Amino acid sequence: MATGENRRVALLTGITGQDGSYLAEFLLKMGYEVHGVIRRASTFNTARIEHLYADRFTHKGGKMKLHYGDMTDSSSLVKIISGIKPTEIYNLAAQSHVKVSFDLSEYTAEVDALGTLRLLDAIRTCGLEKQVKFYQASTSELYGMVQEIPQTETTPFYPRSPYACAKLYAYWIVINYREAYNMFACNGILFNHESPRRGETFVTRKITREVAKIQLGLSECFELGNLDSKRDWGHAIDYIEAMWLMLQQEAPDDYVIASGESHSVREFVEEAFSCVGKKIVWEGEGLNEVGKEDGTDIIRVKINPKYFRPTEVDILLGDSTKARQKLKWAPKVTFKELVKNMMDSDLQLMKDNPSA
Ligand code: NDP
Ligand code: GDR
Repeated sequence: MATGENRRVALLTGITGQDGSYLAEFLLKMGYEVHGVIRRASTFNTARIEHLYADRFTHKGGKMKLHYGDMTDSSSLVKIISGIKPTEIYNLAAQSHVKVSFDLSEYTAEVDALGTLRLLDAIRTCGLEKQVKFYQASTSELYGMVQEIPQTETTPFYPRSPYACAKLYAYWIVINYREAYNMFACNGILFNHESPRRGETFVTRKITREVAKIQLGLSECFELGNLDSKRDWGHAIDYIEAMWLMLQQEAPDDYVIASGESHSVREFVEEAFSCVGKKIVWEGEGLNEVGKEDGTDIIRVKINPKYFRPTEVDILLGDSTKARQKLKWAPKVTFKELVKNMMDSDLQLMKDNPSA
């Protein structure tokens, strides 16, 4: 374990997720000792971080260590924190799927809302509230039914899902612990960010996987829900750097992290097809939307209401002026580059393993 004044020891919850894997990679490169909380699963859940083990076969050595724990289990969090004594904690663990949160509303609150409280209390139980810097993965979903466009740190919240309501609790408990106990705790209000490591059931990754399958002749159609919602999409690699920057400041604060551009799901589909030289012409609305390539290939993008949400977030567009000025942060990857990066990766994935 690292010792002395200049210890740089990070604990990541959610290390096996999209953001956790990129952040772990980033922090290891910066010389941190990195610890991650993983939960027990009946199948392997470490695919995104396998390459970070010093020896990927024995899972030994190196500066990354994993610990079994769960956001629903306070005692595991206390044990991990007291053993490691981290200098920075990044709370990325969550039931992060908005649509699923309508089915798993209580569990989502347990993990995303109370889990955050448990983690903050575990820090206090270990007597580390004056030493640890804490990052909370807050979200643009807090804006929900948007009250102003673009959204900033002062835009009022109006959550539209059990996920967003749980994250609203987490947002406020972080601020409360900052004020009550003088903790260095920050909310990063991150807008949607994607990558080749994005979970397969989020819309961007679903689209790039399906377009890749169509391009390789492995499939002829796919289903989506609401094509008209708009999101401010950036690349996860840019966004994890902003998390780290927040914890390197003199004082804790909350920041919007966004690209400043908004695109519809429909535009994302069009851009993905254009990466493989296909042009979509949308015909009609309703159950069967049809896309044509040069009037010859017919590609069906079916609308399946099962993907609609009981309450939707129609448009998100972030203004990250504060982060740009105070953190000197700016996104580097454009919307087009993001889609291309994901398309290239999924084309390769499907070529290597058509049943992926
Ligand atoms: P992912 O869904 O890819 O990863 C979620 C992580 O949380 C996984 O490591 C998962 O473990 C872990 N997890 C879930 N439940 C528990 C639990 N009960 N105990 C411990 N760990 C748990 O999310 P992202 O990487 O995309 O997002 C990271 C965080 O940022 C999340 O909190 C998300 O809500 C938030 N966020 C994400 C945005 C985005 O656009 N990606 C935007 C704004 C906020 P396992 O691998 O075992 O499932
Ligand atoms: P979101 O991401 O809900 O914004 O939450 P998601 O990719 O799931 O949905 C974006 C938009 O696409 C529409 N949509 C579909 N969504 C999915 N998943 N599957 C479909 O088939 C489909 N068809 C259309 C949705 O209705 C929605 O409008 C993500 C998560 O990472 C959260 O954890 C995070 O907090 C926010 O981004 C910011």
